[in-house]
Amino acid sequence: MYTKSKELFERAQKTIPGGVNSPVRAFRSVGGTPLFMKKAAGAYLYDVDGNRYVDYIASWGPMILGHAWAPVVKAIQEYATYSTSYGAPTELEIEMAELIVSMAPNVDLVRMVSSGTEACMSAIRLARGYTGRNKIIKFEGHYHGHADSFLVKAGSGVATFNIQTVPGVTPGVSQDTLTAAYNDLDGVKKLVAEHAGQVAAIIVEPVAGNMGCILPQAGFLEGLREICDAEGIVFILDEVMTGFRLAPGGAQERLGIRADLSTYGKVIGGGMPVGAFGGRKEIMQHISPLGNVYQAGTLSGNPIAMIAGYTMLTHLKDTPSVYTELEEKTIYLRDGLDNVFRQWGQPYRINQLGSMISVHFSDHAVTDFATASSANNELFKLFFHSMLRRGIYLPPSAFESWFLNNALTTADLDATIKAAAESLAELNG
Ligand code: KE4
Repeated sequence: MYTKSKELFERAQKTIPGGVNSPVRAFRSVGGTPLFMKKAAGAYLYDVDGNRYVDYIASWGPMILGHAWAPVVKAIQEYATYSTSYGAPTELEIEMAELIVSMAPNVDLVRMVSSGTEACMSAIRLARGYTGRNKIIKFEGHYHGHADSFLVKAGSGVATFNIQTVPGVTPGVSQDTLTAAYNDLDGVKKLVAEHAGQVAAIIVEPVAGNMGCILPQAGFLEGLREICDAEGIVFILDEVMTGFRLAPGGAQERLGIRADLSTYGKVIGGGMPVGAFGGRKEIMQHISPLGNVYQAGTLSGNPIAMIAGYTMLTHLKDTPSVYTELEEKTIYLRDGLDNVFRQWGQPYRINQLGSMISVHFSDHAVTDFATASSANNELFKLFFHSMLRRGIYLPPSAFESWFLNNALTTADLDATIKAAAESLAELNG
């Protein structure tokens, strides 16, 4: 069933650390051989052994309209003939910036980069440069990319591999990263009081997606906004996952919360390497060459990445029905899985907002990293492989959100629900 993937994985490990270019792809937390993909189209992945999978990773978010979405493919093919990079400004970058500013609330100026990590790293540096303060507050289980400042109690692969202290991140860096539990406003107030006048930024995933999908509790984000207003702290929403996915204006629009800076990735590039950070002009104008907070990138605003992202974002802006369709599909899946799990008898929780969803085998609400960690994640591993054998490709970790794409049909969703019922029957057997 996975012969060719096994061969390729053996070969890959000879020249690539762990055989993968990003750790979460290695199946380390669920065990088994990572599947090597040959191609993808619409809602389906096709591995090198010819197996087809209904895809719930969507490249960890970008493929919101499904794989190989024709207008993006066509645009890339056309623009590749004009050269793949200039290292000089282009009109396309202005059009992309104007589009983002028109879609994302509270974004006056925006700078393109090449990954979500770069976007978040740059936003933190900007907040520190703007305030003259050193500390940042992040939340346990949140993942803002692999920049040193963020690898303190981080989510995604760091949580998946249970890495408590990442070697190479110096005490000098980690001492400036303070952490609190997600949804614990009192914990944040305590940290701010203990470090009065020292906190440059609070950075948060408005809907957490790197410890499974975990929603903000009522008043939490609003409380963070109030703390930032009162203390002169820059409020950064990491919208790398939620941006352009929860709504055209991301979580800011969907949840009605105002950020000082927002960071973007994934969907913004339509599958090409793109990230961005943007926000209030008063802050953004400190970024070089306007200001002295230096930030740069050879391939920032790359024309192929820009046209891919521009083509996708334009469609999303012009077709709000995508969001209602995506949410309807996600709710259909949620309710179908709920019916299956309820008959199973094992404790479970399903968290969902918009087209983000995750299943936790837990007998209590999953509201933060501690409760995500105390779920029966061993059972998730068995469930993951049972679903994979039935042609359903879930994120290979309990510490990840599932991502729906709008190419999924009701038949695909029904097949997923059926596979879950069969998997649970098998696991019960
Ligand atoms: P990238 O540098 O991987 O483009 O983005 C970092 C990042 C920042 N902020 C949030 C909220 C994110 O979810 C991410 C990246 N997400 C992971 C998936 N959980 C990327 C997958 C991977 O590491 O391979």
